Amino acid sequence: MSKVIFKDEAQQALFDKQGFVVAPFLEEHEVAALNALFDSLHPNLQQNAGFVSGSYSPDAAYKQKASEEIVKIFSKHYERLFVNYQPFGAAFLYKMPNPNSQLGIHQDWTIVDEEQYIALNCWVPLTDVDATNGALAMVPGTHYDKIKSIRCPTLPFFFANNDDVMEKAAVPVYVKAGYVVVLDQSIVHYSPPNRSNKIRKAITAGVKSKGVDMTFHYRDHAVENAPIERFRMPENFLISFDNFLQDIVQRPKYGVPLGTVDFEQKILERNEVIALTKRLTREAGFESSGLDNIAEVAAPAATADSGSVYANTAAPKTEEAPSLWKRLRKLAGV
Ligand SMILES: O=C(O)CCC(=O)C(=O)O
Repeated sequence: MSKVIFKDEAQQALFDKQGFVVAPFLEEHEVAALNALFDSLHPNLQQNAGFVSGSYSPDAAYKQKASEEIVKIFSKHYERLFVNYQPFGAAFLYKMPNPNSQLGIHQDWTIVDEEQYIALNCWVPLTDVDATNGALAMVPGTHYDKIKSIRCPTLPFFFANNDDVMEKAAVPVYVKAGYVVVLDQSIVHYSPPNRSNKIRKAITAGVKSKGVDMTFHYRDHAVENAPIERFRMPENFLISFDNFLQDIVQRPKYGVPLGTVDFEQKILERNEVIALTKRLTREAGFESSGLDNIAEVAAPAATADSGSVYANTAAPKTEEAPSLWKRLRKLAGV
């Protein structure tokens, strides 16, 4: 059992401390080739689209082709950076110029047993990213080894209802096209809207510890105190949802049930979120000045969010349901 995945010891140490690292990755001609692939696969971009992930598409052939072509180009760079690893697919992510193209603050789903193994999100912009066009921003030190979590679409985050705290604490990374931000899938992150006048293209590509099972979790949000179930999933399940928004909140159709998980996600109070985030950020080697002026008692007013997208699912019953609905819609850019 090892969570070591970087060849370079200094990079591994920095990753362990921060939960992410940044590195030069693609060559110029590869950025050009991936831009061309993006353009050929997206001939009809909707000007009013917000944030779009290729994985939302119902088109299996499109998702498969994008993933294969990206991984083909990324492979030699993975080999340079990683040890004892296994790629598990990739997708394009883009933001049209649109004030509603923010991707809300979140942690990626738990897709390996993070007690023992690691799953990475290799995020590579195909456009230079800066303060104007939706650069990725991470809350340093909020990865699994520092704060344990199980994440899936039907579970709340530990910071539920305090997204504003996390957004203020998030550190944006401004990089040239072709750099990689390697983030632990468990780290808290988001990206602000693209306020430039050009599309922002990027890629998310997955890498995990070699040979370990892919997992997914589910809790029936319509049943009070329902247990968290764990499933073993096919390697390509992240790009296999037929109807993304509906399927991710249903019990998995083709996973192998592995039983229930003894884990209760503690939802922290606002003051706890602020104190914890300040501590983790500092321990990760960053200033926590983004949180200096945040009122420790002023939680934003809770808003009812009925979630019309989910008209066919049971009405939210649990405390966290409104934020779940809101989050899903934000993540899907609707
Ligand atoms: O591309 C973006 O703006 C956000 C990507 C992200 O948050 C993710 O891949 O989890």
